[in-house]
Amino acid sequence: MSKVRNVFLLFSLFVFVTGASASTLQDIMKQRNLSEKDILAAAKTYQPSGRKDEFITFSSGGQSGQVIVYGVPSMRIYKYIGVFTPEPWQGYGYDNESKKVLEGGNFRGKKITWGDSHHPALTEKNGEYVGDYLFINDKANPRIAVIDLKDFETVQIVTNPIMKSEHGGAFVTPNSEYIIEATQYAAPLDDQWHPIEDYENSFRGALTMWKFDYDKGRINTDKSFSLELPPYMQDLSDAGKGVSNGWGFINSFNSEMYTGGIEKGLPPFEAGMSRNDNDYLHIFNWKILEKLAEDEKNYKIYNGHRVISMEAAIKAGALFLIPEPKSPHGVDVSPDGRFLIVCGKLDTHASVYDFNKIKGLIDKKEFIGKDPYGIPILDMKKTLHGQVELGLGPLHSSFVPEEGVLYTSLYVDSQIVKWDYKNLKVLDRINVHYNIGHVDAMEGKSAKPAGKYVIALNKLSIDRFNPVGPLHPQNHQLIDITGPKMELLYDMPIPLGEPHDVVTIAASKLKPKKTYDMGSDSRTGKPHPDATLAGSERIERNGKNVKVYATMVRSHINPEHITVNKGDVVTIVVTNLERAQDETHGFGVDGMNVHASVEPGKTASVTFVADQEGVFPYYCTEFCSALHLEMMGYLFVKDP
Ligand code: CUK
Ligand code: CUA
Repeated sequence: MSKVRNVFLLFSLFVFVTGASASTLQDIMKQRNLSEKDILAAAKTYQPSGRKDEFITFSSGGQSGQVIVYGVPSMRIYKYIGVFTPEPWQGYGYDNESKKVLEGGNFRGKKITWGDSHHPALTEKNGEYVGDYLFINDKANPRIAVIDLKDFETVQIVTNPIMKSEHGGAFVTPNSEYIIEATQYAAPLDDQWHPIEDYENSFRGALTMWKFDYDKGRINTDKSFSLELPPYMQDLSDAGKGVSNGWGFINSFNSEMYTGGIEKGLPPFEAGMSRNDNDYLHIFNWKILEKLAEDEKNYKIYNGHRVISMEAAIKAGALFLIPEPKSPHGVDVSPDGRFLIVCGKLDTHASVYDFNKIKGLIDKKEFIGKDPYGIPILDMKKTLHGQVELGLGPLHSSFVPEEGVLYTSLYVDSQIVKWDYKNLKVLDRINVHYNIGHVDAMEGKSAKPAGKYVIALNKLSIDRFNPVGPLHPQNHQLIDITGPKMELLYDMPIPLGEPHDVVTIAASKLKPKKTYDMGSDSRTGKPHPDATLAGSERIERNGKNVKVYATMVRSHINPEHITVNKGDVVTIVVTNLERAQDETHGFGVDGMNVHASVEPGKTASVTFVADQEGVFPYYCTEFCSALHLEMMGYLFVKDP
């Protein structure tokens, strides 16, 4: 409190010395019913015009299938990145180049235009964040997307060839070798029908190691592989680092292998899946799996993809289980890689596992038994560093620079707990509003966390904002963690899906482009084959296919007249000839459901069938100059 008072006194003194109306601040505080604490929170988050944020946060967009970008500490939203879902402003899903990216995420040939994005992850070097690429998973239609942080655009989506549902991803190995994805709901790995009675035999979990080609900035699907896992419901996962580099960890629930059936008079999944006291933490060594994937006796092929058998992994010493308290959720690896923090939704404790102890037992081959699939089980007690009672519904944790300090979310209690996972004691707690899922500190999952703030990702906002109907925005709360007590600074409504998780990076580590090299395809990062320079605008016809090579520059589109026959397939390629920063043009043709955002230097194209006779204006959709409205042309469709 004394710090609050000091700042306030200083502020008052400033007002007094500078001769400004001595009562202004106090008047405003009175009028708006603000406390000293409120003024301090405002001073810590407010950015004067032109001032930039210290951190950039990437938030999953949940059922919107997108990524939301905002700044910390201001909590100003900067961008929605279209990922699994079309995004009209940037023409994502409305121009040909981005349609190709979205089509990369077709599910067994079926076009998918929504996703449930959960866990964003950044590229890493030695476990520290590098602002080159962002990855995010889709829980609904198991996929991973790659976003290029040179322009914050989605450049690749890969569909998992064996999973029907996933959740444990995207998690990146310490030098961005692989992006890990683990199943959620077990299902047969082949694309065949199997009855529920076949659950133990035919249903499987899996983990996929997506190989990331850093130089190309793309996932190499041919070099990617998977490991078959038991039909427990795998959940969140994390990659080892430091002492545990080369290993990975996946939580699971339903060690019961319960298969449900309310219609048969059985208890529902909810009851059947939480009968046992323990579930299993899966421990795998991806460096061994990488070698196993090179020898065809270790894997089976599904949909052209190598899936290592559990048998081969067990034999090679690459797969182990440790009991964990029932129905766990988050597993988080400490910055040095030594401790694994597991939180269980139905247990009030957090369990701290010591990787050195785990490794010791594995090296000595000291197991307490095997699961029904022959996977060696380690003794939970012998691998635990300890357990701490935190409160109701612990879910996720995030690390800070201070030795042993951890922030953990409590869903049921609606709190964040600050505790010491080395000395096993609670240090502080704060109420959040309400029902928090993930909690994330700045660079909190890296080998070098930055601390300063944590963000509470609250599932419910209830009474925090002006009501906008029965569907409420979710609430991201910014909390100052620089003092001994956590202090709530800011509530930000998130009006775009249920954001599950965020990842934050120091803004100084991001180096986005200001403009594109002239004639670039932003989705491939290469020169666009149909880029058009001033003077070479033209219309070419090849049978029923008409291709228009157009340019845009303040304040005209060239050509201004395009004439085609009814039934022609028309492609219009537009190049923005501008070299000035922020001089974006947009291109839309009325009635054709196409749109492209053409940033300076970019080339993009739209294709449509001119299936109706008539005259259709096309125009620039971005208010780009005083003569923006004049930036237009006409498409004439004749019935020949
Ligand atoms: S999950 Cu949603 S609150 Cu998908 Cu990381 Cu835990
Ligand atoms: Cu270009 Cu408006």
